[in-house]
Amino acid sequence: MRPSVDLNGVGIWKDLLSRVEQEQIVNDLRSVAKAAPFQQYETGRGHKMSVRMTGAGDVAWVSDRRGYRYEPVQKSGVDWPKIPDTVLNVWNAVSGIDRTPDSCLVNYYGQGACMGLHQDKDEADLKWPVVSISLGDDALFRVGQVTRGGPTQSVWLRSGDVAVLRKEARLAYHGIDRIKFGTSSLLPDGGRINVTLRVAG
Ligand code: MD6
Ligand code: FE
Repeated sequence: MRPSVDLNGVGIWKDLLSRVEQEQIVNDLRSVAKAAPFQQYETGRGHKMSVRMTGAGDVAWVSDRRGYRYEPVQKSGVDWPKIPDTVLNVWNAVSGIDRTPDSCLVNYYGQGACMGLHQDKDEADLKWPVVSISLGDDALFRVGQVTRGGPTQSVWLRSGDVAVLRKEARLAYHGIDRIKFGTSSLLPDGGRINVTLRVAG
């Protein structure tokens, strides 16, 4: 199976997940968010991020005034919940590797939320891919080069699309310019959820 769109080396499987599969994942993410509530993190510079985040797995990504890092427990000291099998199934379908991910980041975009261009490079070994699932409202995904400032390409990610950063594109700059609030009926209150899976530790 191969991605249907290539954006500067980032593979995108449009429409990979059926509506029922998307609903099952959202259902499982409700349990994740019950065990590990969404947080609005601060960047190292003290700016609040517009996206709300939580996580699952052995470690999950957090950000505060001390910077970005993977943490084995939530701020409360409680372990992160397990990564749901429905989410692991997506990794198994597209990652192309035998290893299982140890970290799952869950991002919620409400009205007006966006994510600036960034690289995913906090993982211990950057040879493993990152798999990203889009659920809910449409989002304008921008992908640049592995160095800052090069030409970028954009695509609208829709609910059920899956993107993979691997090989030469593993360190490509990428971000979400904006979402089109209310374009999907998947989440009852609108907005978008993005789930990323990684081998972090
Ligand atoms: C998002 N995605 O889709 C933001 N990171 O909301 C990411 O930051 C991302 O799509 C690593 C790999 C794939 C991604
Ligand atoms: Fe990212």
